Amino acid sequence: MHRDASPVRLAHHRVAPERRVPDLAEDARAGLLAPPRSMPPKYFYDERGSRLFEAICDTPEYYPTRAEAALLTDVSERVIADIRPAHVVELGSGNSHKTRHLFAACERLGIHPRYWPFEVSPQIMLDSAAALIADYDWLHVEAMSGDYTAGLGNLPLPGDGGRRLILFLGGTIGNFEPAQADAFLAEIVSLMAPGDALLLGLDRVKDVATLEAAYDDAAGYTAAFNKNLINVINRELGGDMPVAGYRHRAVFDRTLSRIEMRLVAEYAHRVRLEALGADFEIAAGEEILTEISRKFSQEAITGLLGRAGLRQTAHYPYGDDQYSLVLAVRD
Ligand code: AVJ
Repeated sequence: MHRDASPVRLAHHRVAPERRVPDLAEDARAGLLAPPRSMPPKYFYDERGSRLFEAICDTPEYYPTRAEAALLTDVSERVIADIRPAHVVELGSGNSHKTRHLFAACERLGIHPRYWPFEVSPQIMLDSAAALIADYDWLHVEAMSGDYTAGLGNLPLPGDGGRRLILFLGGTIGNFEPAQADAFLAEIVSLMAPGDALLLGLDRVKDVATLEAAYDDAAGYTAAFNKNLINVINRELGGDMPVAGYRHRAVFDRTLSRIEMRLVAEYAHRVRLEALGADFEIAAGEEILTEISRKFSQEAITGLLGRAGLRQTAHYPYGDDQYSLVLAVRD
């Protein structure tokens, strides 16, 4: 097998934001000080939150990770043989666990793309990249750290004409409001040239009990993950929110077809956020919306792709439409 003469197979690029995005202080000012209270889910993922998310993925209730991994086991070879990518770009790559199925398929097929993971938390990405290049001697990783909500225009992707396979997995598109999801897919499409493809993971509408259990596992990892936001706020904003003063709640809203995670105040109290020079009072039973996770019907998937100018070339459903991987190209 071909071995690169250069020992450097892992590079780290810090991606400058393309546009200004609100920081934690601004989001807290806008979202926490008065009802209806909400915070964007991206602040869950500090070191501890990222580890807790990995623990969630191993719980028996949280089926999306296993569903997607099973699909990737089955379809990776077809996808790679079909696209023959020169570059695999992954938005929100996390620990790159599931992506390994694609690299295993690349190895079997003798197709050797470069890997471009993009992730807000560089440590997990770099650790995972180091493990990947140890396992695949042909693999070069160009790790990119930054916030994808700040735009994709500054990604240092090469314009060498090689085909790109863009991955947006895990059902994370569901964390966006409908208009934001459309805008984000449009940004992805603007990275795509003819021949490039997007592999998108979407969680599907199903019975409420299964959905709500997936977001409220018995071992309590999801509750800890949700409540970790309080630690992040306290640490970063000099806050005094009582961690024990909130409980985790996950409900499926049928009309909006989404899981909503909330933090519910157990008793009335006042919170000081030193960095904002502000206080707020929260009543017993009052809620903070911390995450939405939308669940897609077939019609919703068709609409999403159509509005983005994407044409579906393959749909890989898991089980009884529990979860879907969609392969799409730019029209
Ligand atoms: C990785 C963002 C898709 O919405 O299912 C898991 C995050 N939150 N459990 C999801 C999450 C609570 C997850 N995403």
